[in-house]
Amino acid sequence: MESASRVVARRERVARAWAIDRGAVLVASGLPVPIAGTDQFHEFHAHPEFRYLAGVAEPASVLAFDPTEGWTLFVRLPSPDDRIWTGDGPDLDRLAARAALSPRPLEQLASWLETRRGEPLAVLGNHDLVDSPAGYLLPPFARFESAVDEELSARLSWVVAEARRAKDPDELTAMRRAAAASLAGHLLALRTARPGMTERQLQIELEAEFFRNGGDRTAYGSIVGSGPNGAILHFTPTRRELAPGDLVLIDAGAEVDGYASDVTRTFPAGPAFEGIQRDLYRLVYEVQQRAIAGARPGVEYRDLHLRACEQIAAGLVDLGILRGNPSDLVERDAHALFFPHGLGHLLGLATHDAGGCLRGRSPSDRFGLKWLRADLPLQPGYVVTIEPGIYFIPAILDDPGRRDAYRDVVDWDRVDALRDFGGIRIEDDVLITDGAPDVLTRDLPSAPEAVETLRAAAFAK
Ligand SMILES: [Mn+2]
Repeated sequence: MESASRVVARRERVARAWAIDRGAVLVASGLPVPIAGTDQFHEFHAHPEFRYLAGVAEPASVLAFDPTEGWTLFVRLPSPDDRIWTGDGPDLDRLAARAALSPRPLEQLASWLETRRGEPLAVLGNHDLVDSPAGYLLPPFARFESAVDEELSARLSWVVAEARRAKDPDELTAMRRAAAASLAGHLLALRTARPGMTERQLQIELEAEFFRNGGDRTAYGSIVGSGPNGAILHFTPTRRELAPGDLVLIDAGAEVDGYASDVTRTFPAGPAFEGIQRDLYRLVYEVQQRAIAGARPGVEYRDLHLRACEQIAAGLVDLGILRGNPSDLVERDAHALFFPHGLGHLLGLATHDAGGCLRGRSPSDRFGLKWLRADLPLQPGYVVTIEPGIYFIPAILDDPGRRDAYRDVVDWDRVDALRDFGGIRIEDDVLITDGAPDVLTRDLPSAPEAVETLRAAAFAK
C-alpha cells in the first residue's frame, strides 16, 4: 500500500506536466458492470488512471482537478438499502489517509461542475462517465454548457501513461509482493503436477497458492495448456488430463493492491524433457537470458525483440526447422511462424500496462511485429516482461498461403511431425535499473536443469 505522500507526489508531477491554466479534469474509477440477464455484477476493477492518481480503488468515484483549486475526491456512499445488503461502504478515514484527500459524497460532483460552467472539460479514467453520467449522479454534460474535449482528454491521458511507466518505490513494493505470490503458485505447480491431473486441477492449486501467499486476485485469466493446448497463446484451462510426454505451459500471475505480476513457465508433464523438447526449451531459455541481460537503460525494446527473433531463427536453423540466414529470415518474418508475439510489455496496474509505445509510434503491420506491445527506449524504474516463446500453432502453420510463401525456408515435413508439440514460453518480470536488470521473479527456477530437478522431485515422492 502506498504512503499518502507518494500519491501526492504523483498528482503533483502529473498536474505540472498537464500544464493547463483553466478548465476541469475528471478521472473516473468506473461503474460496476452488470452481468447481462442477472442481478449480479462483474468483479470491479478500478480504472488504472484513477487508481494511480487517487491511491484508492473505489467504484463510482471521481477524482476531480482544477488548476486553481487542485484535487477533490468524490466517492459514492451507500444508500440505506445498500447498507442492508453490502454493509457500510468504504471507511472514509482510511480512504482519506490513502488518498491524502478528504472524500466528498458523489452527490456534490454536480455542483462542483456547475461552478465551472462553460470551461474546457477533460475526462480520464473510465469513459463510462461520458456515456452514463447518471451513474455518477450527474445530469447530461450539456447542462453545464460544457462538452467533453476528447482531444484534450487524450493529451492528458498520455501524460498519465508516461508518468506510470517508471514505478515509484511503493509501486515496486506491491509488484514484488505480487511476484512473490505468483512464485509460490508456480513453484507448487512445478513440484506437484503429474500425468492424470487436469489443466483445471492445476489451475485451482496454482491460484489457491497465489491467494495463500498474499495475492488479492489473479492479474489475468490463468493460462494452463498441456500438450497441443500450449500452442494457443491465451488458452483457458480445460478438463484435459496431462499425459506423459506433454509439455505444460502455465502463464499466470497474482495481483496485489492493483499491481500485476505476469509469469510463465513451461515444464514436462513427466520427470524430464524428451527429445526435441529439450533443444527447443534450451533455445527459448538462452534467448530469454540474453534478452534479460540486455534490458538496460537507453536500449530500444524493439531492438531487444528483434535480437531475440534473430536468435530464435538461428536456433531453428540449427535444429533443421528453418533454412537460411537468420537476419534474412527475420526480415521475411519467417521466425514469426513460430514466435508470433512480441518479446513482452510494460507491467504495472495493468498486465499490458499503459504507455508501451513511445508517443508518435504505432504498431507495425508486419506479421513479425504487429503484436509487439512495447516500443520505446527503456529507462530505470520501468518494469517489463521478457517472454520469448516457440510454438507450433496450427492456425498459423496450416495456412496454405504461408506454407507457399515460406516453402523455401521451412522444412514443412519436420514441422508437420511436430504438429502436436504445443509451445514453450518463459516469462519473467524485469525492473530496469541504472545497473544490472533486477528480475523480480528470479527465484522461480527456469534453467532446464533446475526445472528437471524440480520435476524429478515431484515423482520421487
Ligand atoms: Mn506477459
